[in-house]
Amino acid sequence: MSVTSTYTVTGMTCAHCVQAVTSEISELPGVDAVQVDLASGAVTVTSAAPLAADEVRAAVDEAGYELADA
Ligand code: 9UX
Repeated sequence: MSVTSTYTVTGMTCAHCVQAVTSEISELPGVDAVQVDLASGAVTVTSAAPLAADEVRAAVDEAGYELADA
C-alpha cells in the first residue's frame, strides 16, 4: 500500500523551480513519486507511509520555496 498526499507550495515560477522541489521531496525516506503542477503549486507525493508535515516543509524550505499552510 502507498499513501498519496497533496500539498501547496508557493513561490515556484518556472520548470527549474519544479525540478528543485521535486528533487528535494524525492529524497525523503519512503517517497515513491512526486508530481508538481506549476500553475497551481499543487504537489502530490506518493509514499510508502504517511510523511510528517515537518519533513515535507523542511524539504520545500531547502529547495528555496514555501509550503502553504494546509
Ligand atoms: Mo526559474 Mo525558480 O529561472 O526559483 S528556478 S524562477
